[in-house]
Amino acid sequence: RFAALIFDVDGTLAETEETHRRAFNETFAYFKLGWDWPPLLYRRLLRVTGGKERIAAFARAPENLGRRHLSADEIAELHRFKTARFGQLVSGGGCPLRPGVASVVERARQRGLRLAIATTTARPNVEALLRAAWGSEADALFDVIVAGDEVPRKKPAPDVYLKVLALLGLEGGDCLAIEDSRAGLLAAGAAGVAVLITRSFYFGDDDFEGAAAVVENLAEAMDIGAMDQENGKI
Ligand code: XBP
Ligand code: MG
Repeated sequence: RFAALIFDVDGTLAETEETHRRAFNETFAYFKLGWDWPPLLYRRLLRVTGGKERIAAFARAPENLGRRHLSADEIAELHRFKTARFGQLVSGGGCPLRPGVASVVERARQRGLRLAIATTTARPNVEALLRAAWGSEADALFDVIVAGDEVPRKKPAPDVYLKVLALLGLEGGDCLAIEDSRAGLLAAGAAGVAVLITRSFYFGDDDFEGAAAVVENLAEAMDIGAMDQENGKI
């Protein structure tokens, strides 16, 4: 039996990427950059994990007609604004939990599993999302949270998972990761953690070779705590 579940946030707990995209676009408008990221472009930009990294990659992309040099400080300022805007949208109810998430969390708790979060996004975004979903219970729900800027390298590097494992005091083989993207699958896999994929809006047709299981959403995998780790039965 697994001792802990480690959740990704974006695309896994909630379909957040359309809200991220809106927050990015409102930021670009506010700072009069003349940029706009429509869904098809955003799908490609999501290959770059991390909001600051995504802005930097777009700023210097040859196919971007509005290409310009942005200093690290300017990118950080844009990203702070974007994070504040994302937080407002989430607090207003913009990103409800995906189907099955609340039940999986509740049942895992009942079975005594520990719960953690390993995410690429910024910590204020995670806090806003958890607060909007679970209210004041949120603080006690997850034993460990590690966010993007708290490790050297973002997913697909294993850093965020390795830090979660160290803080939990567990081995990769004791845990199950719940992810929605190939980058997340690779990150968890490189840390020795088995992965259950829940297909999301932007990453639904990623290559999930190597995942322990793939489901459309967590309503199909409610009692994860009862899973048989040794047989890999999910
Ligand atoms: C999520 C991301 C994030 C969000 C934006 O990846 O790549 O960059 O799109 O969040 P994952 P920030 O679900 O694999 O963690 O702007 O806060 O970086
Ligand atoms: Mg994700």
